[in-house]
Order: sequence, then C-alpha cells, then structure tokens
Amino acid sequence: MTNPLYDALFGIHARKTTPFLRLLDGQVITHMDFLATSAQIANVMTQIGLRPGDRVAVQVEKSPESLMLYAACAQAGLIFLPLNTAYTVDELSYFIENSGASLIVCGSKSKEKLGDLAKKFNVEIETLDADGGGTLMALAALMPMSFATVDRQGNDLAALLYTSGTTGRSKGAMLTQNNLLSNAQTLAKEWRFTSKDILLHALPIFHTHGLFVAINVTLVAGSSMIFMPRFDLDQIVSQVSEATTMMGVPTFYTRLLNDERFTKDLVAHMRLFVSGSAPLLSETHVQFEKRTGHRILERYGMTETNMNTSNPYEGERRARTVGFPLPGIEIKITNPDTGGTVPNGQVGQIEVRGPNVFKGYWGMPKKTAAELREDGFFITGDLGKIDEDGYIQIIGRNKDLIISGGYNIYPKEIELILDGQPDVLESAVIGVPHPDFGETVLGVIVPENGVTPDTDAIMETVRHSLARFKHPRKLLILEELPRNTMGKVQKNILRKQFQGMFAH
Ligand code: MLC
Ligand code: AMP
Repeated sequence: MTNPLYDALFGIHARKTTPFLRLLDGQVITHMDFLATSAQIANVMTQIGLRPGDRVAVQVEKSPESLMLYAACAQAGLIFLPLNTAYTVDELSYFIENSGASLIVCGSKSKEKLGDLAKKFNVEIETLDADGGGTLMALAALMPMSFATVDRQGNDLAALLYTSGTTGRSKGAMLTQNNLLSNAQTLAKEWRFTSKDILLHALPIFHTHGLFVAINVTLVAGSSMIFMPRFDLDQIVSQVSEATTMMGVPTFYTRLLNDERFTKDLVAHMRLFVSGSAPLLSETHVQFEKRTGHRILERYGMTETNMNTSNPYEGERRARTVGFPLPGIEIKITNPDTGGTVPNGQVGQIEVRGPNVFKGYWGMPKKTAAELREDGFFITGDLGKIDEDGYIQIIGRNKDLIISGGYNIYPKEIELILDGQPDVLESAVIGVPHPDFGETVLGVIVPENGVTPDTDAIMETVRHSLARFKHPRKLLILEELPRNTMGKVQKNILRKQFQGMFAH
C-alpha cells in the first residue's frame, strides 16, 4: 500500500520525536505528536462518511491544527481545498457549490453564516478555531491516534486550489500528488534544505506559496518551522535570530527594510531569503543586500504549476529575473498568436511543461483545453523573455490581473459588480503602483445618463460581496473610458494617468 505524498511528507517522520513546529509561546510540536493528532482528524473525517477523492473545503485561521488537517486529508486520500480567510459568504458559496465539497471546516464565528450554505448544498460542517478549539478537535480527541493510510497513486488529486479567471469566475486547479511532491523534492534540493534548517513561516497557508512551497519543502527535508499566525514585524524581529531561512512576498521585504531593527547583525546567521508571488523590485533586491549582506533568491510560480523557475542557490542571483527553469521543467517563450517559439531576447508568453503542471480545471474541460496544450505545455498568461545568459525575466502579463501584496485580483470580478450598480454605465478596474502592496486596486466608473452614482453605496455592496483585499482603494468617476479603434477599453492609458495616485 502506498500513498506517495503522505509517505514522503509525513510518513517518514512518524516515529521522530524531533521538533516540527515551534510556536511563538515556546511550545514545540514534534513530528510524532503532530502525526498522532492528524491521524485522529483523519479518523473523524472517515467516520463522518468522507471517502477518498471527496473534497474538504477549509476556511480557518492559521494554526498547527489547520496544518494537521492538511496532513489528515493526505492520509485519508481526501482532496484539500484551502480558502482565503478573507473570502465573503458570497465568494464561498461558489467554491462550495463548484467543488461539490463534502465537508466544510470553518471558524466557530463563521458557523452560522456558513451553516446555511452547508444546508443548502447538503455538506457536513465542523469548526476549527485559531486556538485549536471547535468541534473538529473535540471529535478528534475521542479518536485513535493511528489511521491506516489510504492507498493513492501519484496521479490522484491531492488538492484543489481556486484561482480567479479573466471571465470573473474562479477555476479550481486540480493538483495531483506528483505535482506537489516532485516540486517539493526539487526545491528542497535546489535550495539546499536539510534537517538542520528552521524556516520562519509567516505566510498564509491557503495558497501555494505558504502551503506547498514553504511547508512541503520543510517536510521533505525534515526541517522545522517557526510557525507564526501571520506576518508581524515585531514577531519577525524577535524570532528571526532563531531561524535559518525565510520565504516571503515582496511586501515582506519592503516592510522589513522600513524597520530599523532589521539589521545585518540580526540576520547574520541566516542562510536564505526567498521571494516570490509578485515581482521583486530591483531597488528592494539591492537595498536588501546593502542592509543585510544577503541576496534575496527570487523564484517564479503559480497555483496551476507550483514553482517553475528559480535563481541559483550558488551562482549569481540576478535582480529583476526569476532565474532558470527548475530541473525537469521546460519553459518556452512563444508568440501568443501563432504559438511558435520566439528567439531568445524577444518577449512572448511563458509556457511551462513538467511534472509540476496541474491536471486541469475542476469541471471545466473547455477552459483546461484553452490553457493546457495537448503536448503538456501550460500557457501561463505571463509575458517574459530569456536573456543572453539564460535568465528568465517576467516582463508583464497577458492576462488582466492585479497582484496586491502577493494576492491575485482579477479586475473582471470587480467590474461585474460595479457594472451592476445603479447609475453606473460601465467600469474599469486597474492596478496602480503602491509602496506597500506593490500594486493596488483602483476603480473607475462612468455614470449613466449624467446621474452621479452613490460611491458609498457602491462600496458597501463591494464590501458585502468581495474579500477586503479586492476592494478598490479608491473609486473615481470619469465621463468616459479611453477606447481604441476596435472599441476595447485601453487600460494602459488609465494606468498611466493614475500611476502616481498612491505613490510614496
Ligand atoms: C491585507 N490587506 C490587503 C492585503 N493584505 N489589501 C490588499 N492586498 C493585500 N495583500 C488589507 C487588510 O485586510 C487591511 O484592511 C489592510 O489591507 C491593511 O492590512 P495590513 O495589516 O497592512 O495587512 P496585513 O494583514 O499585514 O497583510 C499584508 C500581507 C498579507 C502582505 C502580510 O497580505 C500577506 O501575507 N500576503 C501574502 C500573500 C500570499 O501568500 N501570496 C501567495 C499566493 S501563491 P483594512 O480594512 O484594515 O484597511 C502565488 C504563487 C507563487 O502567488 O508564485 O507563490
Ligand atoms: P497565483 O495565480 O496566485 O498562483 O499567482 C501566480 C502569478 O503570480 C504568476 O502567474 C505571476 O504573474 C505572478 N508571480 C509569481 N511569482 C512571480 C515573480 N517572482 N515575479 C513576478 N511575478 C510573479
């Protein structure tokens, strides 16, 4: 009986009394204790009636128990479906229905609101709070501390991660055991992770970066983590001297640079800082090295593919590039119109093929076929080029996407709401530079029949419908939107016009 993902990430540690999670209150959770509790959770889910292949939708605060739930899903052959804690009930409703989840795990405070959804879609619901309280752990405490690991194949699904689409509807990226495992093994080797490493973990664990990159790499290497509830400057400054490595989005690094306590001495013992999920400004890269003596290692990935490229561990880590394709992964730059490969140095769309590339979008064969070629290359929607030394540069995006503090925001989703508001003829949502989040959301609306729309009422609707990080930081009213001769809205003109709106 085998379960490649569980065996390689968790099973190998089953008898180890070595630290896995180091918490801020000084508590240490060993691998063995972690796995005993996760086995109890696997027993709960199986007793509730869940069967291999069922989806478990999880919207909970970051905690050791939430990570145990991930391990329990792997052990029981269930498909883990983590959800941003900022998502509203409207957003969740879609994910629950689309995925056909069998179980929702949410915080106690959300139980009432999500309870209605659970009833509507006939889904079981359990609660899990930041402190480990709630019905899930109460049931787990009554269960045996061992669970017969469910047999799985590498091609079986391990996780479903929703990523927004250009049409405004999110798509569930189906990630197999092999997708996750191959990438974790490759990254651990490339970045030289060993059992001696201690990773400072301050990322959320409902996205690829915090979950699959940070945690899976730690697990395959047998390293441990300082497990923080969220990114908090005071906590980072107080804990970093205990760590050897850190992974973060660019906002982490700009915030650290703005803090005088973050000095060369404080991080002298650190081995590696990794950045990704959004472009790292050259200025940040340079300033960080000046301040700390460390060159940040920038890598490039996405939900559908895990990590694709990385700057070298040894060798030059080049600013404004994302390095080279990872071993076993192919990258080509193609002409978006013809699909043909363009010569090095020329900008085109980035395509990727390898064991990391997902299986397709859940229940969306047409969307899958449009982005995942028959020969296995996935069209990322990012634009880039390969420089004379083989380093890959991301130049822009072929998809209408805003990345704010590492979170992806698809303008279409917001525009659909704005367009539906009283006295609004049409709208355009754009990303503009922001000193903290890299980019932030700006909404532009055009009034209907010369009547000025009530922007406060519109923002209230937006607040009800969408997660906070997607809210426009400002709503502007314009007489009309710039259009080209084909009638297409020219967002580049709007971006240029308002680029200084949130500048320093
Ligand atoms: C929080 N807010 C955000 C935001 N995060 N708004 C826009 N963009 C964000 N990213 C909201 C808060 O709700 C708050 O609202 C206000 O902005 C200010 O909050 P804050 O306290 O300053 O923010 P904070 O909680 O500190 O969060 C910022 C952050 C966090 C950068 C630490 O967003 C974060 O951890 N980002 C990491 C995202 C990530 O993991 N991405 C990986 C995706 S995987 P109010 O109401 O108070 O104004 C992927 C693939 C790959 O992309 O390659 O890795
Ligand atoms: P997501 O869909 O949330 O997984 O986000 C993936 C997207 O983040 C990619 O398609 C890129 O546009 C962007 N991204 C990830 N890493 C980097 C990076 N190092 N530099 C620039 N963009 C990045």
